[in-house]
Amino acid sequence: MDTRAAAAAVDHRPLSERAALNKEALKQSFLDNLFHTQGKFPALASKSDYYLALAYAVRERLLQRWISTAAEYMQKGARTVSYLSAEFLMGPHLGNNLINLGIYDEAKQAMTELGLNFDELLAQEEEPGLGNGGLGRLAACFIDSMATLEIPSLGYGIRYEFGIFHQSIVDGWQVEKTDKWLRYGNPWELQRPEWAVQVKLGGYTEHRSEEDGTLTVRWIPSRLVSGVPYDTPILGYRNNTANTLRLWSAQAPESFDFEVFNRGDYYGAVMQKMSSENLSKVLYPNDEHEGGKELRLEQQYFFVSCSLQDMIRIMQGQRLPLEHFHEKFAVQLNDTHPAIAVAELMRLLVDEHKMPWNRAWQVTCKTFAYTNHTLMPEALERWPLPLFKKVLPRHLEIIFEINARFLDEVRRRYPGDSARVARLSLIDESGPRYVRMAHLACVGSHAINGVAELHTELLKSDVLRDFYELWPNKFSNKTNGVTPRRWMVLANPRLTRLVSDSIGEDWIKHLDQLQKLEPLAESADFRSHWREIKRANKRALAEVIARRCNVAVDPDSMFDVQVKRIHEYKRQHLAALHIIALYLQLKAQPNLELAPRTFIFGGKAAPGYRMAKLMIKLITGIGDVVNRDPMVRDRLKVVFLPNFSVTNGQRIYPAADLSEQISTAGKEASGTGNMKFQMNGALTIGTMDGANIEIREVVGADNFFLFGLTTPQVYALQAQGYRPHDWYEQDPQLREVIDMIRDGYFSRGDASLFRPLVDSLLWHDPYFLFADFRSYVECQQRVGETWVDTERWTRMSILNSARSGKFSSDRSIRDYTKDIWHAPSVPVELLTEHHVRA
Ligand code: F55
Repeated sequence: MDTRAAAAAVDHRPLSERAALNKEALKQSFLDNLFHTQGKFPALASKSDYYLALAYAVRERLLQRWISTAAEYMQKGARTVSYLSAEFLMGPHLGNNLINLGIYDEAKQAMTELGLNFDELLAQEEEPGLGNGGLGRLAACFIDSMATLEIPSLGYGIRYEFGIFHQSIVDGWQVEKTDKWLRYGNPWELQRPEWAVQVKLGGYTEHRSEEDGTLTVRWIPSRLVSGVPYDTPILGYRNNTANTLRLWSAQAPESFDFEVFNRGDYYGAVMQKMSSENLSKVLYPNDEHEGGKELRLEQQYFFVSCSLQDMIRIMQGQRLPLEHFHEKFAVQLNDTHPAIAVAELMRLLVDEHKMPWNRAWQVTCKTFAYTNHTLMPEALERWPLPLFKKVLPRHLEIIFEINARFLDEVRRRYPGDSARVARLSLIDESGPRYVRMAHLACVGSHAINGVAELHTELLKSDVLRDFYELWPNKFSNKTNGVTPRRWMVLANPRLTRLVSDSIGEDWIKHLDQLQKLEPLAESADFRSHWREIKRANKRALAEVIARRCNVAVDPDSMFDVQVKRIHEYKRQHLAALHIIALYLQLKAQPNLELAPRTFIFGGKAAPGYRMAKLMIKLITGIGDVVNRDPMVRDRLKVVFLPNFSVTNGQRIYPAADLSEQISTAGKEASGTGNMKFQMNGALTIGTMDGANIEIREVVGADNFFLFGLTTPQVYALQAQGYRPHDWYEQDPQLREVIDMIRDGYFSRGDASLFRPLVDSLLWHDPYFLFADFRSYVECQQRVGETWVDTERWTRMSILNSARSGKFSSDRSIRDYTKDIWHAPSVPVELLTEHHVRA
């Protein structure tokens, strides 16, 4: 780009004219921002400067929508959904905002005409990885759908300075690096210091009888932290709605009473200030419960308190009495991480706003609804009582009071059933005492839901059975979904074009319309287009693999993909056993006709989860052997793509032929990756677990590769005494596979490396790999036979996509709105700058 020409082009018209949604206006504001925001000219500008200039140009176009939306909601006094989540795994904003504004092609053209590589600019954005996996990504899909459905909503969470770690693979092992996503600034957020709030922590309580006979409680904290909100606009798809994601950052408070709290200990006070800023420093990288970490509890309380105080501020700004809190706000708890909200709202209403307990309790129960995301008993959050009391002394008293009243009700309902009382109690007293966060969430909510049909049934019959017996009407299912805007339109532009050319564009907002593709599965011409697109997506992914893994993979081979967090229950090692079985087959019969396959793995292991890290090492170890063995003749390739993220997912799902969803039945609450694969035309090999069951139901048994034990069969095997070693002895192929790992074939002769993994399987196998092995291998055989019938495979692929309508997060959100939130849509009329100023 020429500097002089660019400088001459900067214009000085008012924002409203410049913020038009067309190519020329976009170019104009891009150049303006390069000069006036970045302070750069082309000779000096980096790719990052160009990205930021474009991002600011797009932001100007968001602000009008954002302001109009806020004004509309305020004027209407709209009922608002508050989605409380410790994680929002948003993925990059620029491409998505361009799609939702409807100016993606214009922006691309504008950049191209300025001589810039648009895709390269998009790639500059560091994605905000403020989540671990499915739970955080679900929150992101949900706020996208709420904006698209014009539902007034606020996402509340934590602005972690460091998101999920960056994963690289060194010598086959996972290595973690910190995620400095804010390094070059974040153009999508606006700091709102004027709405900062104070959060108390620690200390003790004082109970006083006043002269008028009332009892007042004072919480004297040992620390104060200030929460500063950062707002990010969340656009609806081609409407005027821009909702808000409000993330809280912890800062040392402006004024802190050193005299009272620190008695002359200046150094200690400064240290305390520093430590208070640690609160929002880093996302805990565990996708199950973080046992007994004080800072984690503080994080949870911090963002919950900030968010509830913010809602109270909003009510007061609209002069609404707090008795109506539940009418103004429907608050959804994304798992138990924000469950302390139940006690905090009680504290705010009773202690700070002097509402009588019973009234406050009614308001609280009508406000909250709780979504559970796990069936793993060890993942249910509980906090040791001493730790809880140290951080939140007043909340512990409130929880005791809630518990006393609740257990009175239980005793009335079930006289003499003290075992039930102990099971239902908010306090686990079976050993050292704990606060049970799921119980707090259940008691303080009017609605409780699971995230897939099977999951909800298992909650009712198992994990939350006593609560279901007590309050059956609180329970309902809300099957998860994903947003087709990010996961199809943005991630798979080729498929989007073909689909829109065939059935129009309505499907993007009404995914059920993909049904109209069904008859086209019978058109040879359409099938051939469909294959060309998949092939192009695979070539693009193959290039990424070549760059990142240094392995050449054939785009004409079957791309067999498993991407998700690494976990024993998700059974990446079952897939590994199958690959070894295939490899042994090729070694035994070198001329075996085997359709070439590329096995692609991706996912992060929690840094402290040793078995998961060993599973990564096993996969990379298999790749090292198989990819190099001349006898394989490129019929098998195994790659582990480092740093699976939203950005990488956008390249992977559109390129997959086969989606691996192979968790032990009854363990995966829902899964959402399974839906992203299906939409993009991958076939699924899967167990009867989570949403797999519903995917199979909509695509039909003929279009789904099912294997493995069902949940009742798993339970029965467990009950009769499962002995994995017997299964090992009775299956020669399984024996050969396991022996090979044990003897060091995939660890350069080191027979000790995989010992913990092999021994765990042989003697415990808590996730029933051996019991499912034979069924999995046979099912994979059927997959291979189907694959070689190209036309048949393509038909199945088209039908999978055509029948994925149910798994749009728009459907999930409609379900929540209808049954739980009752928050009507509020369409937004765009204000002009003139209106805003008037
Ligand atoms: C993160 C932190 C903690 Cl402390 C506990 C759990 C997690 C987490 O990431 N959980 C998670 O992702 N759960 C998943 O939720 C998805 C959305 O509902 C489900 O699809 C998936 O089955 C479930 O494992």
